[in-house]
Amino acid sequence: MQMNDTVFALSSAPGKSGVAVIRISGNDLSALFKRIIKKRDFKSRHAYYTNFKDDNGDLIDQCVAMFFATPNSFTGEDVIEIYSHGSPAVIDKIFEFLRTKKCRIANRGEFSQRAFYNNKMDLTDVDGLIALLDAQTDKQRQNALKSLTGRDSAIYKNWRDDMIEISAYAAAILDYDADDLPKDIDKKILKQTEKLLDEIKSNLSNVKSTRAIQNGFNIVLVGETNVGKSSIFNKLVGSNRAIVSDIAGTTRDVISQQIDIDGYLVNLSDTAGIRETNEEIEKIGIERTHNEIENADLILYVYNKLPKQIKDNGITIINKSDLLKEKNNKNVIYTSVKTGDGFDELLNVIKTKMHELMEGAESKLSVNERTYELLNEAVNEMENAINKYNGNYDIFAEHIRRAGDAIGKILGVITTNEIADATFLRLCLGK
Ligand SMILES: Nc1nc2c(ncn2[C@@H]2O[C@H](COP(=O)(O)OP(=O)(O)O)[C@@H](O)[C@H]2O)c(=O)[nH]1
Ligand SMILES: [Mg+2]
Repeated sequence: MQMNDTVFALSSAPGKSGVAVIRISGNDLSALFKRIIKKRDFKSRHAYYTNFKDDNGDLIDQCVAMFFATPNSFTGEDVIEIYSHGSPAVIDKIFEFLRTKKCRIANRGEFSQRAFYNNKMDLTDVDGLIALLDAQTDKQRQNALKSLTGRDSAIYKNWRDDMIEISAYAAAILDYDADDLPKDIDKKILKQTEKLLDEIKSNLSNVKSTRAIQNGFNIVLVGETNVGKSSIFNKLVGSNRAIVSDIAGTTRDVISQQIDIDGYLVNLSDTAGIRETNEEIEKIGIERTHNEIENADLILYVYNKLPKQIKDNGITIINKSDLLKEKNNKNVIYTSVKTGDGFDELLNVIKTKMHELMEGAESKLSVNERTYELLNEAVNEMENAINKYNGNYDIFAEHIRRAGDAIGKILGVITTNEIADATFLRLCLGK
């Protein structure tokens, strides 16, 4: 990466828009800014209206421009933002102008990468930024903002500090007389290690709920053919996505649709009814139903009459309640797609189940694939420290040090370039 270059990119969405934001970052951009606003002096963080002209004196566009002086900018370098009319032709013309001023187009994620190398963000903040840009629902937005504004960094920093302290004490046990060290230091560091290990493990167990916030809750409708699964699916997604018919075995493939329930992203799936069949395609469909069930966070079991046994790992729905006289079992929900009965209750129970799964998740870490692997590495090292040291504090200190390195990699304070680069590549241009 060439950090000395001046780079630019369109930071707003590509295509036609009311206003386009073009961001430029580099070392000492004051001359360029003066050229853009045609003034001898300027103040940082002030909006300047300008008839922005190219070097031939031809008007490019009427724009507003702002200067953010290093280090108080997104990247930590000098940053210029130009707010132009959001037309592709205007944007092209501005890009053409910038190329003549020895600026180059930024790589994907390069602004954030520069912010990272200038200590403006650590890698968990970047993870938060990526999640925020991807956020579709309110819960995703809230959770991403917490990562972005340092909740996760603070937790990781504390853990890493503790690990550094523990490994320093463990090493000191080898080098110093017991009299020179705090009393019972060996027992204390072991206890502290166990406590820390528990805390990390409890955050790791949270991975299911953060995955559910990030990728959506998987809710799947299952049941025999013709009980009304596709009808319920259509009712919940609010459109006729799935084919409804009284011919058994109509739904063969899994049909999924993303919906927003209470701010949570939900991947709702309709499946082939489970029954014995010799029909090849239906067989494949039924196999897929079983896969969906395995990946589900919540299963909606649909029947038309009370089953002998009510499953305790989901919600039991008795559909076609308009055809029933007895509707008094408290452990099931009676619905009718025909009359609309029971759907408020069904949605409420779904919300309650989702909240149960999310319990406490808001105050915990957001774990993504990158952090999940490194957290597991830390857990392994700590378990090795506890199980393998057998009175040998040299080995103990080494394992804890490695655990601390894993956490350091999460934060990016210890970086291998691959980790950092892979993270920035997940960002879009202009970020
Ligand atoms: N009376 C009544 N009929 C329903 C209800 N829900 C679905 N049906 C009908 O039951 C048949 C099978 O529905 P469908 O959604 O295709 O069932 P699936 O095979 O479980 O997906 C269709 O003819 C629907 O119109 C309901 O609540 N009441
Ligand atoms: Mg169906």
